[in-house]
Amino acid sequence: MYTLLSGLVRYMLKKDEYNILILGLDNAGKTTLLEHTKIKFTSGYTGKPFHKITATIGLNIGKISAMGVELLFWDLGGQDELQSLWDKYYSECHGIVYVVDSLDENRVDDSRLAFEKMITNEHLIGVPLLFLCNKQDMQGCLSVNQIREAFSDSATKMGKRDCSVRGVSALHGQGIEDAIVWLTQAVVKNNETRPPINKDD
Ligand code: G3D
Ligand code: MG
Repeated sequence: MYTLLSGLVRYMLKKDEYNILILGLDNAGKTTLLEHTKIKFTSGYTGKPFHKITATIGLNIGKISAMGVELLFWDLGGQDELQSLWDKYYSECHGIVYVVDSLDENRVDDSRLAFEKMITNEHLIGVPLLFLCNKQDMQGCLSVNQIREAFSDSATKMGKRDCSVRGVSALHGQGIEDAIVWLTQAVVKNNETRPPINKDD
């Protein structure tokens, strides 16, 4: 009886889980974004000091609960040699966050090339995309419109998918909450095509 009841409680409390990839060039702010996302969505979590975030070798993983589901974030290293590992994660991901460093004008085109290679991958067809122009707190950064312009060639290669382009500051947390809420709604909306993990267990 106890086993039956505890199994029922476990079943009722179980949340659908979605894999979210955080991609972008190194130094774009991916790990900072993940840290601020955890702070915004985890009550009582105050995070580690941002200056202690070091370059990601390999990957960081973080989980949050939002709007009745769980999001498991995979923050993958963005260095050239690590980009070749991104596609190993595509077939099992439900949503993509692509982070651009709005301060690094010199590497915007490198970022566009990495983005186009990623977004045209057949394993990502239809997967919702949250495109973040990060570091908008910094004076002299590229505006969201300037980054849109720099990525305008990519627009035709995106295929049919939900997409939101936003300016944020991962460091100060500006725009993060709304952006993650949007992404959560988008992956849930897409769940016929990409069912969550554990849905039918
Ligand atoms: P990555 O994981 O994409 O490689 P990180 O990037 O999260 O490690 O961030 C790289 C650097 O950018 C860090 O600075 C971090 O503090 C800074 N950064 C990240 N997001 C923002 C932002 O929104 N605004 C500003 N001003 N800086 C940001 P350091 O100096 O530690 O290398
Ligand atoms: Mg990192």
